[in-house]
Amino acid sequence: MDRSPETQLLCERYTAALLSGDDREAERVVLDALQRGVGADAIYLGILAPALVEVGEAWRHGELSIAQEHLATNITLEQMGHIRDATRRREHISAEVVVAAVAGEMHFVATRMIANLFHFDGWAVVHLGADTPSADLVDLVRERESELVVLSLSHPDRICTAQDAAERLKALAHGPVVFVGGAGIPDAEQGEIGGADLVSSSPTEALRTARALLGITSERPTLDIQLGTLGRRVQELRKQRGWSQQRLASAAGLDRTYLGTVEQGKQNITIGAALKLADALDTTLGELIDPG
Ligand code: B12
Repeated sequence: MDRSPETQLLCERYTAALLSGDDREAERVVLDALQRGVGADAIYLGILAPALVEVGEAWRHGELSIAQEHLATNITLEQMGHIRDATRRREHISAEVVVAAVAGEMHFVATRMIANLFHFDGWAVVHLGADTPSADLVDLVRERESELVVLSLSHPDRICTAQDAAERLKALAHGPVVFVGGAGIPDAEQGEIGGADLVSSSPTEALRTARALLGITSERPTLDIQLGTLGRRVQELRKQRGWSQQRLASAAGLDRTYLGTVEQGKQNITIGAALKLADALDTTLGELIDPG
């Protein structure tokens, strides 16, 4: 993925933190990234994943012990959880994706990462993690009628296992879409595994292709719907307090007629006015816009 100079610098700091086993510095880097508005996808793919590749290289060259690698992996899993907690989903998609590492595959950071990326995109996600026997995977996908299955492998030795699983999944009556990918796919194999609808190592391409193949278009609410939601929420909170429109309008320093149109969802309210209402109602702007 293309990385901004800022993301590259954060990645260097994060890599140094992992290599020295410094979980606090790793957390500071992630907080810094979040505060600077770097998106969750960009933190995962532009900071955390490349840092783990460096960890792998250091381990391969004997500069890092297995214990130090485990520490780096677990620091990253923890940070991935923090980022997930701090991230709003783009929307809610009813389609379900099952994410699994194929049989024999012990690397599960990528599956956790991909599962979270689909979660951010709005999908219902079932994460199975490491070493998933093909027969059990197929049973689960059949029972749940999952729309999409993402299979991961980190070594070319497991391509046959992935192909076998993909072919069995494609033979299911409901015909799920199947993606295969990961560090174990040599460049020449990209696009060429029987049964797979996509062979790729790019989670971004997987997210895009999944939506295209399953015909999922954005369900983001229109401005009218959002104004209606905000209006109803303001009215609800006002009534909970037993306040009249005049009392809330005075508390927020707004005109009563203006407040009336806001409550009806007919006013393209300014952020400043919405903040005043949130303050007067002792709540946050986020809570007014998206009560959940
Ligand atoms: C941590 C780690 C381990 C840990 C795993 C911990 C865990 N529970 O996950 C442990 C210690 C268990 C381990 C074991 C082994 N490991 Co290891 N490990 C790593 C390390 C350092 C990080 C892996 C990781 O989490 N990367 C971060 C994730 C996010 O990156 P990723 O897996 O590449 O996934 C990205 C993409 O590939 C993509 N992706 C992944 N799957 C899919 C699927 C689809 C559909 C799509 C679209 C995209 C996609 O999305 C991710 C984000 O971009 C890597 C180094 C590296 N280069 O990654 C080595 C590495 C993967 N391991 C390696 C090896 C050799 C092994 C062992 C064979 C070592 C041994 N002799 O025992 C065993 C194999 C165990 C097994 N049977 O699977 C090699 C693999 C070499 C190869 N491919 O030929 C690597 C590359 C290290 C190296 N430089 O040599 N390992």
